[in-house]
Amino acid sequence: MTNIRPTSTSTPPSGTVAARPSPAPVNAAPSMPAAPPASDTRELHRELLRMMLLQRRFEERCAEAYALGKIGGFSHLYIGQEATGTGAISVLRPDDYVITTYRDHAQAIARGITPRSVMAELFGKAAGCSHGKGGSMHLFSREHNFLGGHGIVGANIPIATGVAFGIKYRGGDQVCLCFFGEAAVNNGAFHEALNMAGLWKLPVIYVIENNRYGMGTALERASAVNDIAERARAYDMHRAVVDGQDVLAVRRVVGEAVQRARTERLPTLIESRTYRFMGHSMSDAVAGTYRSRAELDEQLKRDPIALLRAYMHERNEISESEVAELDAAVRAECEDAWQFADQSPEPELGALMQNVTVEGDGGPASGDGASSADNSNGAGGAPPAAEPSS
Ligand SMILES: Cc1ncc(C[n+]2csc(CCOP(=O)(O)OP(=O)(O)O)c2C)c(N)n1
Ligand SMILES: [Mg+2]
Repeated sequence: MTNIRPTSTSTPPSGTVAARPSPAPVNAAPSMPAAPPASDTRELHRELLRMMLLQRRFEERCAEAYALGKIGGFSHLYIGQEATGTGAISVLRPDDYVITTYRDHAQAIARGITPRSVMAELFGKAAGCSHGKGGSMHLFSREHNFLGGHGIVGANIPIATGVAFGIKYRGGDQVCLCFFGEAAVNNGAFHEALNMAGLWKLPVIYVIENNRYGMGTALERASAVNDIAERARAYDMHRAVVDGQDVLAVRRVVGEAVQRARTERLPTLIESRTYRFMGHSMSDAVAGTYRSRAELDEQLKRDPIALLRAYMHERNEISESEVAELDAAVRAECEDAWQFADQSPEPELGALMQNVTVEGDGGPASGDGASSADNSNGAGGAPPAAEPSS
């Protein structure tokens, strides 16, 4: 039976390296709490499996809805990468922050935004988490401290640094978890933002989801340095590489980084080595153009859901019939989300210009009374009074 622990030589080591030379070995013991009782572990594994299955079935329905024209604009699926978002988000507190890219459906669900709310957003409906005005790439929820969904490659990285600065400035102990792809690391914003986080020692965890391709361009064709986590050295930052198909390894490595950010206010750069099983977006081929079918088939053997399921089987934590029950339940949840989204009303025409800009000096935006709360920055509360600008 397949074991979830990396066995092949192509899988990366999972571990953290300190910013400055230190005696800490690469595979240092995790600073997670002591092992919970077996029953708790089983419950945790079941929940991680359920969550990844929910995301997978949800996105399969997204592909179907997109083909039927129910979802407009772009749509980028996360299928194959579920272990990274699920494992990382599972170690956060509700008052921590998450910020991500356009490949955001599954992570929004992992953060607790309901499938109904995400599907309604994808269908452009008023009940969506961004009131139908964001769509696939711009899922937001203030309630869940989920700060998007960003379409510009690298744009969310400086925002995460700013959120972490805000946390530290206010004396909080939250952390900011920031996801982006490996193609973003050659963008200037990455370097500026990481320099500031390293310099000011900010509570931020940058998770690079290295799925090997930026659209159709392989990492090796675009980057002078392929060992991406090494870039943390330039900013005196802790770094780690993790097997992104192993949800438990991701949990452990991100858990260490979260602990460090929360207690020591130090940033970490994590490279999660993963693979997307679908095309870059709904409009390109799954394989046969920039990557071969043989490569994809090889990667499909390390499906994160199958790996966790096999691991749980080995430990007698779940039976085939229980997996089937879980699957049926999440399929029903996705069907419910589809029906809800389909039957929900479109946004009112009058809502078009609401929450677009903040009018005046921090006063309520035009439109509904909830606007000022919706528009205030994600780090919580109003910022300090600004100097008058010229
Ligand atoms: C600044 C900028 N340049 C180019 C694009 C077009 N673009 C959209 S996605 C993408 C690839 C990004 O790849 P990666 O960061 O590895 O994330 P992945 O799609 O693999 O999750 C590009 C170049 C963009 N959105 N923003
Ligand atoms: Mg990529």
